[in-house]
Amino acid sequence: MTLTVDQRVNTATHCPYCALQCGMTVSGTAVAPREFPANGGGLCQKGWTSGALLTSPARLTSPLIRVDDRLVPAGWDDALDLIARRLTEIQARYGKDAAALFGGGGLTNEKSYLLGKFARIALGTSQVDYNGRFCMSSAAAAGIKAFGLDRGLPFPLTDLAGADAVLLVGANPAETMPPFMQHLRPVPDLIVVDPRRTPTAEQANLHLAPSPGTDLALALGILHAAVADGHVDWSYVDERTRGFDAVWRIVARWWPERAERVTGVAAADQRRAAEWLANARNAYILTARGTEQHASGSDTVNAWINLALALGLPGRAGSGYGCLTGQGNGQGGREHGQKADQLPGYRRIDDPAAREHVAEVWGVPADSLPGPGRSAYELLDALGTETGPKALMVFGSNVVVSAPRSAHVAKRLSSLDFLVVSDLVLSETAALADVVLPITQWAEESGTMTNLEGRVLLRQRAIEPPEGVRTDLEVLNGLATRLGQPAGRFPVEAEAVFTELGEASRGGVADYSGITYERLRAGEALYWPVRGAGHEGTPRMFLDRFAHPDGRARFVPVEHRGPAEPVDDEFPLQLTTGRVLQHYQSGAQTRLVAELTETVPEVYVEVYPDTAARFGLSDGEWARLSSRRGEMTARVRCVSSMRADLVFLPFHFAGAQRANLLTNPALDPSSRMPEFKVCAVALGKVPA
Ligand SMILES: Nc1nc2c(c(=O)[nH]1)N[C@H]1C(S)=C(S)[C@@H](COP(=O)(O)OP(=O)(O)OC[C@H]3O[C@@H](n4cnc5c(=O)[nH]c(N)nc54)[C@H](O)[C@@H]3O)O[C@H]1N2
Ligand SMILES: Nc1nc2c(c(=O)[nH]1)N[C@H]1C(S)=C(S)[C@@H](COP(=O)(O)OP(=O)(O)OC[C@H]3O[C@@H](n4cnc5c(=O)[nH]c(N)nc54)[C@H](O)[C@@H]3O)O[C@H]1N2
Ligand code: SF4
Ligand SMILES: [Mo]
Repeated sequence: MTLTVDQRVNTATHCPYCALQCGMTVSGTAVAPREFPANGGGLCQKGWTSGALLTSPARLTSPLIRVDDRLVPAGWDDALDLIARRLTEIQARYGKDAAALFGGGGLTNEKSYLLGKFARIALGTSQVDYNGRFCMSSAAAAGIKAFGLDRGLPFPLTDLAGADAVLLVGANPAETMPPFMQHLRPVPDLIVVDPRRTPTAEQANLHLAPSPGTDLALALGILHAAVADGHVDWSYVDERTRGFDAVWRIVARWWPERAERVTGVAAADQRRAAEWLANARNAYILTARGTEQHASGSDTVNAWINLALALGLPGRAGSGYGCLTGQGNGQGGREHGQKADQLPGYRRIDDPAAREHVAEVWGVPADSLPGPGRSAYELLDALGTETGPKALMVFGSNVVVSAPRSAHVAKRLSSLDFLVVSDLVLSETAALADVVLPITQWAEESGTMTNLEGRVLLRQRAIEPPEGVRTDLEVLNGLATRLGQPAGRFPVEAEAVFTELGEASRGGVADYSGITYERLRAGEALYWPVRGAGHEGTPRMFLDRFAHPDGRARFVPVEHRGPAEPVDDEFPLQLTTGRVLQHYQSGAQTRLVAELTETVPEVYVEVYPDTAARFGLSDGEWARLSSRRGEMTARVRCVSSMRADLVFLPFHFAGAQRANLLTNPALDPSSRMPEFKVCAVALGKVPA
């Protein structure tokens, strides 16, 4: 495959992977780091090697259509005609909601926006959701309850360097966002809460290692210590918050010794954590997936926010609470309407004023917009059932690997009448599809991303795409026109989509109306909301007031519940899952990069040496793991710092190496987030 480089050599852009959105330049297929505040000129190994996929032989360059159970190359017109015809037939037979869409937090703002619009007006379906439900939805739900608004970090990352103490909960940025660690380097007191001694925990002055799924009890214990030891900022609590008393009624019963019995974290360490945070002039509490991906994830985040509020951190310059969003556009992807209950601008789909506003921008009657649909796992679980969708289109997610209880999800996908996947490679999900659409990659198209700070960034096209691929925007346009929509309603130029998105978001929570490509090209640092042309944006939120109507933050009373699935004789160990530096998510992309697979070629399970021995296993041997959902195999890696009752699997591998064959789809009641971070498993030898 030959690539023609555009006139612009060394185009400034951002990494295709995570939410740090490190600044880089692209020249041909070579990438190089670029000075940018979030990454300070650094890149991790995934960023460095991201150019490899542009010319990978595994790249899809032609649509594929299933014929006699095989995927065979086809022309674009044939593929799009077929999709439009099948969707129309299925909807005519079973109703509008028989067609569903599944999006992703890696998609640009423009794609996320157009996908939500396509669902609501080209298909008229309520059945649209996305993988962000598996990611930060618990933190989002908690943030909305506490602050009235959810922006992952309501302050620029570079503020962290001025802190005296940072409490990092369930986050392993040394592997998940390596250049992020530079912001913590000047911080004297780093406290890390993680059941594993991760490379991040290695850098902490205090490492608290709770049993997985007990963070809520730990947060209650630390808050109890803060109150009992006189660390509460009472004037802040009086002036800027509501609801402390109801929280105290619960916390009063969680003295640190009791929390120690539940979590395994020494009471003295809980008191030390409270003291370090309280004595700091400036301090932050930051959460990530370890504490959030639980059936009690949103309550757990509220428990950490309660602690932050008692210490007077949120909405004070130089201090705060934040969630470290994960996917490239994990922030923007949750704002523009690919979520089941949402319209653009972070508006609610059940809010009559929001519906009026967005319908007017779209040129359709408000009552034609469908109501909220199913959340991600519930949608996947319903596929092909009597009342569930019969057709699904997937953009930017590889659910066969990344969804919980993945064998069941694959079965549901196979039971569909029609599955379409738009991807750059033949992911495990694409391999099940009836039609696969080959799309452009980040460097071959333009679009905006909103990084973990809420800063909107422009990723400009740097190189020409190979023959045969199209952008997701072109796909949506091609389908919408075939479904009878006027062509102008689904623009193919990213900038035109962005302008419309700005209008749709105007006056909403995530207001982008003042952002233009021109301002972004000029390098302006624009953090939403940017309310109209002259507005400078909002790097720091909540300094004067929180987003609830009375301007005050809320303490939210939450009770400890513990893991949804306790261990027993049959499944005696706890499993937690997460990430390793070299691989990204379902691994669809990074498993194709030689340099990364050479370092980490296959799945491994981290086990405490005595535990491995107890089950007859030794280091380097393949083991069988099983849970109530299924079984898989992984190579044993004995790790002496592991808890004896816990094993860990990265979830980036496919087939029988999928961690998600084991995971528990118990859902958080508010966020509908599955419990990826703890379930009960058995460990043993692979049967001969
Ligand atoms: N290399 C790499 N980087 C990535 C990604 C990737 O796939 N690979 N994905 C990106 C995305 S989408 C995301 S969401 C982020 C995720 O970034 P992180 O949240 O940092 O990553 P995880 O490894 O999922 O989870 C973090 C830690 O949670 C711990 N943990 C498990 N159970 C518990 C618990 O009960 N309590 C606490 N406190 N901790 C627990 C795990 O041991 C793990 O070390 O990373 C982003 N960056
Ligand atoms: N056990 C366990 N499971 C987990 C997690 C965990 O910690 N443990 N974490 C969860 C989290 S936080 C997340 S975010 C999910 C992520 O899991 P997935 O949603 O599966 O994420 P990716 O692997 O990034 O999938 C993106 C797919 O879209 C393709 N793609 C990339 N860019 C584009 C684009 O612009 N357009 C289109 N059409 N396709 C594109 C990629 O090639 C890839 O196949 O996994 C979740 N699953
Ligand atoms: S930290 Fe994230 S954004 Fe930066 S280079 Fe690595 S994957 Fe890319
Ligand atoms: Mo994520």
